[in-house]
Amino acid sequence: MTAVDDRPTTEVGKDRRRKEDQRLITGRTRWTDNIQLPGMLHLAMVRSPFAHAKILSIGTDEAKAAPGVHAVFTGADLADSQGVNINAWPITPDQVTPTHLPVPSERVAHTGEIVAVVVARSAALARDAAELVDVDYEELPAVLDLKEAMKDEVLAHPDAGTNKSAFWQLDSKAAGTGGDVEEAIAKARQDGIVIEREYRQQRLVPAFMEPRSTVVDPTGEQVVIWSATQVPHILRFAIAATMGIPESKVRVIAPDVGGGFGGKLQTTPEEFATIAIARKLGKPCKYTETRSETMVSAHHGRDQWQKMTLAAEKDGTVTALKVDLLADLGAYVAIVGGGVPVLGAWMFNSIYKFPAYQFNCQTVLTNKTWVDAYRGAGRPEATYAIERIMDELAAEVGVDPIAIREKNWITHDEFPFTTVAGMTYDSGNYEAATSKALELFGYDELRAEQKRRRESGDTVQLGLGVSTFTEMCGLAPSRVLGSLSYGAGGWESASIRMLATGTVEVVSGATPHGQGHETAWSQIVADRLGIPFENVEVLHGDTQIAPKGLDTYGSRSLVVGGEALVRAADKVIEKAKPIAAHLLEASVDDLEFEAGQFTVKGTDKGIGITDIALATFAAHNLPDGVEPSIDADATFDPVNFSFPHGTHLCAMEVDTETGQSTMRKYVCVDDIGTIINPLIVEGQIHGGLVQGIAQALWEGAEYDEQGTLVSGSFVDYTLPTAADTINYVSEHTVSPSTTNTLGTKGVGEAGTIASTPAVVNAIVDALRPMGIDDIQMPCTPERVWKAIRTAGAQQDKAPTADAQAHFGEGAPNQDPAAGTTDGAAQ
Ligand code: MCN
Repeated sequence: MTAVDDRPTTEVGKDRRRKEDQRLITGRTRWTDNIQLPGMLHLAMVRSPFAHAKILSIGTDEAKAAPGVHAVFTGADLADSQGVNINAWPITPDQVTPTHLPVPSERVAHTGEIVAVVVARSAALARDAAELVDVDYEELPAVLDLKEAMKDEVLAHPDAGTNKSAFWQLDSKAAGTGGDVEEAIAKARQDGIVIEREYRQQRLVPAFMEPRSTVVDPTGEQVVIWSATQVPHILRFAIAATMGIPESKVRVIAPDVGGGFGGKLQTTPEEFATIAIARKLGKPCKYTETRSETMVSAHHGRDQWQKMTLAAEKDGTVTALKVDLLADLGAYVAIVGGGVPVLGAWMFNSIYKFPAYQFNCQTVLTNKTWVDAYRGAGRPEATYAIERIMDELAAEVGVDPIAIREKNWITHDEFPFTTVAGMTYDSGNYEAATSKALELFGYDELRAEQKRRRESGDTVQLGLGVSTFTEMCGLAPSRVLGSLSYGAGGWESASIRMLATGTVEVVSGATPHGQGHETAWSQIVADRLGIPFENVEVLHGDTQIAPKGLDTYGSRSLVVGGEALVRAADKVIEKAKPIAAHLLEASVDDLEFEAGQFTVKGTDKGIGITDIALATFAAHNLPDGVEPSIDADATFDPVNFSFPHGTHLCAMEVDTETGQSTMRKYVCVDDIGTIINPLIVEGQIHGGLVQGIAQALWEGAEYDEQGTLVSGSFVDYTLPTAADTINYVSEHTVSPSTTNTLGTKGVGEAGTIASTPAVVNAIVDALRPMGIDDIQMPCTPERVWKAIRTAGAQQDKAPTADAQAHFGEGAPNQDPAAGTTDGAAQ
């Protein structure tokens, strides 16, 4: 446990506008695709139109003869130099991990996989010529459905002999963290309640603003790579490890990056192919994808079937939870693809004190685009399933969803609390967050309105959705990662350079791509060192400038990187102290440091820390044996994750005649410990909410029977816009984390993790009197309408008094023929 530093702050907690926005919104920044190098060539990818096929031959003559074309490369041409895509997290020693070549030469395993690369004078000419590459394929049977893949009748990779990649289990009895799940379920079947449900996490496409782009300059001493990536350090490691280039000869720069949401934490075939080709040609090369290419080749997110078995006593006290998970990996095991569903293992039990727990996870290969982290990575999926089924339990027991949560949650006086999954939650106060949320929401009034609408048979019904969530963020203690066979550590680094003229450079190992680190990091350093916010410059995203780092994902940057920064700042002060004492002719023990000044206690003698920086630059008058620098580095490896939590409440109006669901109100009270910058946090929560709400209502990657992504553009993939959203009410409670001296917890994923079940719970709550207890996401008007019709058809056969009472005459259940089960209530 780490004590939270209670020094007074002036910057931390301030609504600072983001420094970086000036250049971002006035076009004064340089995205990867803006980079122009002398003699640079442009790449276009030839991609497979088939989900699974043998490559019989590739005719490149016509493309090579096309205007402006410099070269055409196939997988065979690149075999000696292209490296291999890495899986950094084999979740079991026997995990089936098909080799993932950037450009395969024999077989493709998903639509959109690269089969050849055209290099031309311009991107347009390269794309035109890519059309002329003549690939002869022999189509192979493709397996596209997760449950079908489990049968191993059609294999995504025939050589692998199975589609089952790995099986991973967490069992509370075996781990010694709780009781026997099967026993508890058997008991509940006799004298309690057992609820069994299956939830579908549809596939999502991370829709970052800037498509991926890579520029490679191989002409100097080093190979210099600019890439729109979240992970420049990991990319450099992967290049060195798989392409045979010494790490010291590789420089990776992530300039301003237009979003990632996990989608840019991959080391990609496109990056490897661009590097291999630039090196072969000895010329700078650039590849920038089109949006349609992003949709088929950047990794997707979610895609799970979640079978939940919840056992409880008759009063709603949960006695056991069993989770059987099937997770689609797509065609390859991506960099952390296998581990993403496993991350949910510690989160299905959420904020609750379940006595017994078992998590069984089977990862499965199919012939679809590979799947990996998407905002929340494993935690939204877990939160969705548990928050959905807790509502089912409430309905079964006949109590309000809030009451069932109160009965089972960890109370504020029980922290730190070790859960049935073996995680020790640092701090929290679910009662406080929930009561604040209920008040802001006007829960009781809305329940009263719901009752009125039910009684009057209103065609527009009101539903209230509750989601009380926690998540683990701040990835991660390196030892824990090691014990899970993760291929890297979880530390982060920061350096502070005290420049001679009063300004300060902060070098950060974390790599923001929209999170506003330059602003938040400046606030932290300004506070700790007592220097003006404007005088801090934050440098990041270049392995030459910030050589040590593990990048940005898993809401880790503040909790891990921010703490590294604090420690570096404290080292600066410690280094400056003897110099201050020397210059003030005082004893070190008599000095105080506050607001950037060392003062001699009880006197008005003092010197500023920036004056000491200047004194070290001149180095004319330093104490003997003291180095002429107060710069400092720190690397921080957390001992635990941090566990933000919150209560999200959503009111949805559901038109029972059209199936249209409209959000009426959304209130969230998040507890993320100490807040560095409320304005940034507000933005993070709003962005996160929209992504989670979008999963509930709009987004979903759809494939046809041939394995073509039919939702392969923004025309078909329903990404929300500002017009689709409402004004969310976002508030906070503060339970400082005990894992870092700032007391902070991460926020980057919180909104996404919490919001999806809040919305679906609200829709189901509106329709529950009709006998509807689930709608598969996304809850489109069509699906909601079909669920209503199906329920109506069933009720026509045997109408329940309850339904009649709630929906009255003329309720939308009069047409049995319209009922269908396709995508409707499960
Ligand atoms: N913050 C704060 N006080 C807190 C917590 C956070 O002021 N108690 C601030 C931090 O200083 C930082 C921001 O909020 O400026 C996010 O911090 P953190 O929660 O540490 O998350 P990371 O910086 O590690 O960002 C990763 C996270 C993830 S995992 C995804 S996915 C995501 C997200 O951030 N992708 C994003 N937010 C995104 N925002 C944008 N614009 N674009 C993305 O791709």
